[in-house]
Amino acid sequence: MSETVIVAVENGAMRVTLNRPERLNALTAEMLDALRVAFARAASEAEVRAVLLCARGRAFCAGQDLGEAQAAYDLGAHVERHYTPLVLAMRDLPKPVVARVHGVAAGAGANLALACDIVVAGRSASFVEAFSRIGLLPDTAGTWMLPRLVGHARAMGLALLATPMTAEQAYAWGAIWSVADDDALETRCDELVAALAAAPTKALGATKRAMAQGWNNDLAAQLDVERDAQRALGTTHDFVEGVEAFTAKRPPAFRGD
Ligand code: T3D
Repeated sequence: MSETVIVAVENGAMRVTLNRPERLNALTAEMLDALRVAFARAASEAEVRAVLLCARGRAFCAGQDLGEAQAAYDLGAHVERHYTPLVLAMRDLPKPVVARVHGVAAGAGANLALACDIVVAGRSASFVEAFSRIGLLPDTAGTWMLPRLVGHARAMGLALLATPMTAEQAYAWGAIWSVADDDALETRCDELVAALAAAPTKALGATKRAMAQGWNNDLAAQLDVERDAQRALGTTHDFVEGVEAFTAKRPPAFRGD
């Protein structure tokens, strides 16, 4: 039996590949469990300093496997068991997560991608909030993420109409970091993840956490968050190394601690 989620760690980067191409990587319980285990591993292993979420086949991910969803007697329990902890694990991970999106990302597949810290899309990519087509609402943090990324009006249009958001639209509307030609997408993302895996991990983790806190804080509270995080970062090896490298006019060798 082939693995439906493939996890590999190399040179500080964890690559997590959805591998159920014949079903456009529609998410089964087995895959969702494997994703959670992968993100827990990324959190616990110091060797992992960045994560790439990507997929095999012609699409990124068609969302929840609808065969399994139909069999679930309580969708709320299914969401709570699988999607809630996965989104929290991705958002709470103090390391950057990059999504490499090609082809369709639909339903939970779209929102999993948009929950990543940096999203790079191939020109073939589209993000479809397919939920309303089958009588559901956007989950996997869609109702939280979308208005913050693209604004209320566009979020409502995407969610109520299930109109695909193209890669170019996603970029123009601020939902993703960049768009690449499909044949350059893999290389672009590998370079990006390699750079993040060689960066000062603690600083990136603190940045991710502070940005998330900023969505809910007032200015004074957020300035306190920055002060406390900067105090902690000032004691790290990578801060000393960054300043020494700058002074010596050489590239820094960050260790992630
Ligand atoms: O249970 C819970 O926790 C609730 C949570 C729900 C979260 C969600 O994600 S709900 C939304 C689920 N996803 C969808 O509604 C999308 C369904 N798929 C589509 O609308 C289309 O497949 C696409 C727009 C993604 C792509 O269309 P197209 O024409 O390129 O491909 P296709 O022919 O529709 O699909 C190819 C095959 O994949 C096909 O199988 P076949 O006919 O070759 O045997 C199709 O049935 C299968 N497939 C696609 N999506 C799913 C799927 N099988 C199971 N579940 C899917 N989501």
